Amino acid sequence: MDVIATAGHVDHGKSTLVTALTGMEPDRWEEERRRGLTIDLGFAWTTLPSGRRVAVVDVPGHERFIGNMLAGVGSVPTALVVVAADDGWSAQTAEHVAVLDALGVRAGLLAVTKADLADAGPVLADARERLAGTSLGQVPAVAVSARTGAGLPELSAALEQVLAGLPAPDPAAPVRLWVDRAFTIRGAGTVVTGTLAAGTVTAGDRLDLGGRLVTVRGLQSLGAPVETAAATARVALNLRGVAVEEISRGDALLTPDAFRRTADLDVTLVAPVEGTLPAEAVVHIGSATVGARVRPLDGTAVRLRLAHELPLRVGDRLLLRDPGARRVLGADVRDVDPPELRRRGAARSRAAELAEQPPGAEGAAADLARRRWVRRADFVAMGWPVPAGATTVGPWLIAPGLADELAARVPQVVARYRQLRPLEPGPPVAVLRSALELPDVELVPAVVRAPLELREGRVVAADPGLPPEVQRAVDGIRARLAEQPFAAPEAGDLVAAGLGTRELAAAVRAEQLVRITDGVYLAPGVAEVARARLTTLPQPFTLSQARQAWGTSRRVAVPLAEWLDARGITVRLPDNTRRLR
Ligand SMILES: Nc1nc2c(ncn2[C@@H]2O[C@H](COP(=O)(O)OP(=O)(O)OP(=O)(O)O)[C@@H](O)[C@H]2O)c(=O)[nH]1
Ligand SMILES: [Mg+2]
Repeated sequence: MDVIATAGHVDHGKSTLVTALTGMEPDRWEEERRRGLTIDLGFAWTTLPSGRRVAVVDVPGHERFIGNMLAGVGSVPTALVVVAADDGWSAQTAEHVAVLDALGVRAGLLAVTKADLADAGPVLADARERLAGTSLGQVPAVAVSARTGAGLPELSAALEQVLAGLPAPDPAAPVRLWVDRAFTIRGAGTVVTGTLAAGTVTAGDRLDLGGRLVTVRGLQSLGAPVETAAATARVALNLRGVAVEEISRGDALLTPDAFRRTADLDVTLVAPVEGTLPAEAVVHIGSATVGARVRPLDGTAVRLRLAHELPLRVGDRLLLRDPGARRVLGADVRDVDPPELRRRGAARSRAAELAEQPPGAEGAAADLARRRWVRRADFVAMGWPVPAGATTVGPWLIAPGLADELAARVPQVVARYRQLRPLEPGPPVAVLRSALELPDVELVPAVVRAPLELREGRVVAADPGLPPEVQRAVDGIRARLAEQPFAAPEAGDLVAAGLGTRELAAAVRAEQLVRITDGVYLAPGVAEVARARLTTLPQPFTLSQARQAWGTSRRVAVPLAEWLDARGITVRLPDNTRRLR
């Protein structure tokens, strides 16, 4: 299905033409029919001779209802510009076409109506020429009379041609359905309608409405129930668990987690503005309308602060309307999570940054480089593709090259830490995290490279080494242990050697001493020596036999025997004797 929206001055015959094309009356309200004036959006549809189905969103031409017009065209990719032969290009023709141009609508056609009342030729030529200077460019143009039916077959044919040339929407894209109507149907509950510009909706889907999940109980398209609807389509969704007062035009139903809501964003204007920008403007996107504070940065770059958050993505085109000056500007969303501008000159440099960054998805690498790191899900929800060369670490995305750059700084951080705390093998990961200003310790493994390694929550050198005086003291003890492997130094010896708890712990961490129990330290490899001596004993043996075999005191023998039990070298039997395992 395709969707097209009308545009044009009040009373130029838009609704009448829609009726002639579709057989459906788009003006729904009694007041509209009585006054012959469209106030709100109207919807009609038909099947063209080729079998192609097309839905029409009919907009009001009256200037007072421009807000409704904007809600109608916001999600629609194609326009039917209607100009009356007896009146020609008029104020709201110009205003509507300026809106289409600012939205960047590329596909459309021109119908000069009321050809039964006046010669359509001059108006056709004039309107075509004016349209040629807009995003619509050269459009097919047809003179019609809704009264006599003249030109209608040609209009259908032109419509077919335009629709056939439209790019195919992505049915797998996330859904952002901007609601244009919400009402209740007796027995069904809340129903909302909208133009599905991308993605697919299926009965049973759960969609995000302002942060809560709602279920699509059922859906209709063009008046008939369907199981699923893929873009482009007009859809009516019956929602479960939402009262009609809780949803209205301008709300969006979203694929969960695929969009971020933001009130702060950077945009670039599609065209440079003459004169100054207003400090306050109205932002339109989809069917939404929200007030915004406008802060020009430099050139075409503008920072916006919305009165309330909207689900926006990089690459969205929105409209900035200056109600005072009756001016409408197109603006492309460049950043939905922009950096704060605190320093002097920050606005100007941010503008320069945006000017250098390629527009659209190609800007992803530059944006990631500026952020340095970002949660991958966040980045994608901003509308960015993951740039080539980016490093993924857990949930994080790191800018290309950044991990290497940070890794190069780690040895210095470790060295500085060990200078201050020589007895520790290296800084805890939290210290490295803050030294490198990483947002999360989860990123630490990505920046620790050999010969450094992560051990027990610290960043350590493979062989951290001991401070010289500690090393000397340990060497002395090791020399004695080499001769008498079970003659653990007495507490007094350790104190005399300058080995306190911290020094001993460092020596153990450096694998230069083995701690058997508090105050009992032996040399690495003692387990093997102890075991070898025990093989000379009858099995099982008593503690006293073991002590003699080791040639040591009970102070050492008791904890050593337990230590060997714990390591599975010996087994203690119920009668308190032991045997080798
Ligand atoms: N003679 C003649 N009258 C027409 C034709 N098309 C529309 N009209 C008349 O023009 C008047 C306005 O037509 P509408 O279709 O309501 O105009 P509109 O553009 O929808 O107006 P708004 O929605 O209010 O902007 C009606 O009285 C129509 O009958 C036509 O082709 N020939
Ligand atoms: Mg109308």
